[in-house]
Amino acid sequence: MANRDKATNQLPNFKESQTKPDVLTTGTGVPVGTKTATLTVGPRGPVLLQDFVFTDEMAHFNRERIPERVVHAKGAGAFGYFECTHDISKYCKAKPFEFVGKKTPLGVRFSTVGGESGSADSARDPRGFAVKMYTEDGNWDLVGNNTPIFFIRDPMLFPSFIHTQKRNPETHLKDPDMFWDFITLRPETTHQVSFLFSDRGTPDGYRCMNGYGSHTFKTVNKDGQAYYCKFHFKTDQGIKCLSAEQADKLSSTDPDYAIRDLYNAISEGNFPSWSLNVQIMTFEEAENFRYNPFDLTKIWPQGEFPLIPVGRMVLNRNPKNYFAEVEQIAFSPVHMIPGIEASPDKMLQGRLFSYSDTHRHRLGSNYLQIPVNCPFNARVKNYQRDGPQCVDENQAGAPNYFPNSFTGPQDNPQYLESNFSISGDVKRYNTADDDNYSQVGVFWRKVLKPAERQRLAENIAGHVSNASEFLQKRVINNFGQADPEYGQMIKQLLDKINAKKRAKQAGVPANL
Ligand code: HDE
Repeated sequence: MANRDKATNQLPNFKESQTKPDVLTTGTGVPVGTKTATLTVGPRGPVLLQDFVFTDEMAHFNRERIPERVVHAKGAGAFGYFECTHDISKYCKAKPFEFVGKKTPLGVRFSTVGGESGSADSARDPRGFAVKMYTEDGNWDLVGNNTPIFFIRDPMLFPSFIHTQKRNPETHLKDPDMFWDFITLRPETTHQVSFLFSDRGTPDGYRCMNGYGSHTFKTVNKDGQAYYCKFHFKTDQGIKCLSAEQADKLSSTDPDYAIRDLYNAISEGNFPSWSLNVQIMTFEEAENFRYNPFDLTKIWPQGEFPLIPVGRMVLNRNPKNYFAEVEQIAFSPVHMIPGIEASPDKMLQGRLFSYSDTHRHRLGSNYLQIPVNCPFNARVKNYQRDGPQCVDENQAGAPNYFPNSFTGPQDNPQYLESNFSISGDVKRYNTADDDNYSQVGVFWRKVLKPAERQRLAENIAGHVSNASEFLQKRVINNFGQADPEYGQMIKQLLDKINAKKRAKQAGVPANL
């Protein structure tokens, strides 16, 4: 139908692609006589246990749900390619950057973070920006966000932090006290919270936002020389954000706004794209840098570490089936390929464990056999066997032990990681008092325009006004340490909101 968008018109489009209906079958492929009546003794029942058409369907239905992602549960996915446009082989030997013009197939999943899988796309939240490149050296996942920084710098705090963004254990409601208590007790969150409550906290769909690998990674060239590196995907659509009012309205009128927008753009041939850039820091520069270059709450200034162009990512295919290709796509920062390695960033190190662990729980220990996760551009040859839901040929008759004398797969020193020396006392280091405010001050004074500062302060004041009074005071103090004007503006706005609330409680009309 001409007046409906592509997403709404999906079923009529499917119908057009079919010449006639397929024969309906059970899960075992047996043709079905009727799909509208159970097999019963007499017209009033009971139902016979031998009715496999019924029990097969019902038993499968009972198992339809898998656990949703504990964070990033709501999302949209798409497929396309990465094209290398600039030579960075002096920094990195990874396959996608092998030569200018090379194209590597990829899958992407965008997401919100805190809400459940039915929550609104326009919520104020960071956005996940996860990319899986299917390379000849296996799959490379860059599992980033639309922000170059994060709330915390030690992974020990992550589960607690996430609990404060989710529901209160008794009321099952979002809880402003939990939220602001944690934020103000851990001031390293100030930078990311400032980003979150700015306009960038409500991006206009998924196409008009940047993506960042966020962490410091290591790149290695073919001579084994290593560099520290950050990855930046810049949107070619231009950054667009929703106003707080637009975002609020959309959460009731079209909670699936961002999924719909991405699906429609791709099905109309309006393929979104992003330019990939890297920042490079030598080991020597890292050694002498004025702050910890592996601290995820801080950026690397682009004046000192300029963006180096690398290539372009294009999304040109919608998933054929959401569950198969998006709900089951399993990203993990530990999925790296030769030429890309981990840095010491503690947060990255924590994530290297967490993701594959969650996939084994959500999808099973053979999750890499699921087609969307299968490294189809490489060949998996190893000594892993069996396990639940093993659905490929399980490496047939090849030897299942190593070493062996029967031509089983061999390791090759060409693929060894780069050398890295490190020393230090084994200890639990407290990072709470590392510089938490300098870059927030720069963000406030130099990055934001006056109207943007005003909106940021308003968004924080509006949210924190629902928290306990002692937390409001801590918020004012905390943001004031980044810049006194920042704290002052939040205070003035909060005073106004609180005065209004008090007047309302006392029954004074709002216009007095
Ligand atoms: Fe995640 N995160 N995260 N995260 N994250 C997950 O993995 C985790 C962090 C990000 O579309 C989970 O498959 C830990 C930073 C994205 O499927 C889980 C820590 C960044 C996605 C998990 C972090 C991210 C996730 C939930 C701190 C940006 C969605 C389900 C140490 C740089 C990927 C899952 C998708 C998902 C753990 C912090 C991005 C639980 C432990 C920092 C985009 O494993």
